[in-house]
Formats: sequence, structure tokens, C-alpha cells
Amino acid sequence: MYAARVSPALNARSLYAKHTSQAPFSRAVNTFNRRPTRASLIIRAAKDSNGPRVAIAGVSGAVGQEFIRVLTERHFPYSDVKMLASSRSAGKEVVFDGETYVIEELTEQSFDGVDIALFSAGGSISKKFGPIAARKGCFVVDNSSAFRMTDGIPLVIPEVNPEAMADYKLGKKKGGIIANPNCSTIIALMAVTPIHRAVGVKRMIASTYQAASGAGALAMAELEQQTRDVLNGDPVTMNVFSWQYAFNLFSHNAPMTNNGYNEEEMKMVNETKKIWGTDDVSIAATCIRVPVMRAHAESINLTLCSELDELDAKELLSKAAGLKIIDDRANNRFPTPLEASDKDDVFVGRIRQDISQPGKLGLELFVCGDQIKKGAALNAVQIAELLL
Ligand code: 2RA
Repeated sequence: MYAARVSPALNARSLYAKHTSQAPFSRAVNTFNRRPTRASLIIRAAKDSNGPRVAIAGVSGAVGQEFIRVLTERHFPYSDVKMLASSRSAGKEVVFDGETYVIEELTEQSFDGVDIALFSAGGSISKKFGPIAARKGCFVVDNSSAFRMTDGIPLVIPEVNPEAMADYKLGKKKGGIIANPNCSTIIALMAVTPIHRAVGVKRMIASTYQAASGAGALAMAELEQQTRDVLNGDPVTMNVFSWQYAFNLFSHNAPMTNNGYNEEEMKMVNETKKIWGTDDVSIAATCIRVPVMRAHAESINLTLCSELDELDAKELLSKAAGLKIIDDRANNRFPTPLEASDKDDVFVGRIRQDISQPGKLGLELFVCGDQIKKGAALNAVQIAELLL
């Protein structure tokens, strides 16, 4: 393996923008500075004096940028918006809904008068500022893992368990925190929950193929840089991971736990049980980072509580919100991360009976979902919509 450490001159931001349909930031952050097109003129968030006052914490990160885009695409109503980030990004500009905002440094005072705050600034920032914001009456939708397993904090996929936040409504309750699940959990449960609701899932074994975006914009930049390095015959640049990423794959970079599963794998186990509200399901996962830019893929093997024919499973999944089936055996056409990239829906295919299990008690699926969208920003904005 080639190995070299070079200056971190990777232009992560422009790279991130390249892998979305949006333009790079201006002087750091500028989501909508692309030439006005028909679409960009039509797609606008809904500024409305009766709308909630919104804040985005971590606006300069990959998910923060996607928050802006998704709020805009979904015409999320707002009367005011605050762009928040660390002191490093404070003072830079971001364009949202045709207006330019100066990014403010995130402080305890940032949430005064804010109704809904979307957080994606890392676990320690969420731990520190999430409760402060909630005490001030703000609803925090948190994309970090800080509160996901905390009792009393709903962990929500809107298509799966909206009832978990039934009491959380603007005007009804005075603030609170709602956690956004981990991307791999969201993408798996979008496909598996309709089956679980219909016949019960007894056991789920997931093997993931996770994109660079899940490790952040710098990891995406590293993948691109290394690909260039290898093709040019140069030593590979390694700033984010300590091993080669391009033309390779490796066990997920999350810290290892005592049982030999890493934290990413245990998130899948624990979050699924919390979201489904049961301990009565056996789950194991193997999470792998693959050289794909922004959509995760997962192979999922299920043992069911009662029999389900693969055609009935397909029929069931075809009716599920937020899910699209690509399952063309004749042409070997199934979901791919590239096709799922930049899409709201999660794609499912390879829907087939597991021949290693008796009767029709076993089912196999392959899912792909955009990690930054449904795996993060879109799910969080959908949670925010449930607050309205
Ligand atoms: C990943 N857990 O590693 C992340 C994204 N949330 O892909």
C-alpha cells in the first residue's frame, strides 16, 4: 500500500458540492449560488411571518448544507432563520431562499427566541447546547448520537414511528429534543419495517456497504484524492483514514466495543429495538466502508415470525411511503448507490426468499439510500415537519 501524509489541501467543500447538484460555498458556504434555473426559481422555502423561527447548528458541515437544501425543497415554513456554526465558520455567508445570512458563532444565547433547531455539529456540541436550547423552549432535532438511546427522548423515522413524538408539537409542549437515528438504521428500517409490521421480524442480519459521506466531507475529499493518486501512480494521500480507501474497503471506522462489534454495528442493534419498541428481535450487523461517495447500501437477511411469500413482500414494499422498488431479475437491475444518490426515497430490490431457511420464513433484501438525505438531513426535516 502506498502511504504518504500530505498537506490537508483537499477541497472538501467543493467536492461535497460536486456530489450534490448544488454549487460550492461562496467564501466557504453558499448553497444556492448556482445560476438561477427554472428549478431554482421555483423551489423556495416558505417565508411566512407565522412560521416558526428556525436555527441550523453546524450549517457549514455536509449535513448542515443539506438541511438548507431540504428545507428549501420542501417549502418548510419559517419566519426567521439563524445560521450557526463554530467560531471557525462564523462570519462566512450562506445563501438560503434567496437571502444571504452571516453565520453566527453558536453560543448559549443562540437559541433565544428559536422554535426549532436542526443540529448536526457533532455529539459534544449537541450534548452541551441541545439541553440549553430545549430549556429555552426550542425543539431540537438532533442528528448526532448524543441522545438517541436516552430514555424519554424519541428516536424517530417519520414513516416508521411518528407516534413516538405525538406529544411534540409547536404550541403544545415547551421545547424538547428529538433524535434522528443513525443513517444505516434509517435506511434499513425504511424497508424492513413494513415487513415487521405485517408478519413480525424475529431476526435481522445486516451487512452494510457505507459511503464516504457518512464519515464527513473530508472523507469524501480523501476518496476522490486517493482515486486520483492511484490512477496517477502517486503515493496515496491519507489524512482522514490511516489506510487506503480508494480501490479498497474496510471495516467501519467507528470505535470497537468489547463484544467485537463496532459502535456503528451496535447502533443498528440498539436503535432498531428502540424504534420498534421491542427487545424481542435478534439483530446483528457487519458495517463496512466502501469507496462510494454518498449513498449507503445494505444487504439484509430476515427470519420472520410467520411465513411471507416473496411476491407478497414485494407487494407490501411497493405500498410503503418513501420506498421505491428496483427488482428486475431478468435484466439484473437492482438498487445501486449511484441511483440512490441525491434522492429522497430509499431503494429496495433483490427481494427473495432465503433458501437456507424453512418454508417462507426467510427473506433477503438489498437496500440503497442517500446517506446525507434520508440518512440524515431529510429525516431530520421530516421530524421538524411533524412538529408543525
Ligand atoms: C457513517 N454513521 O459512518 C455514519 C453516518 N451517520 O456512515
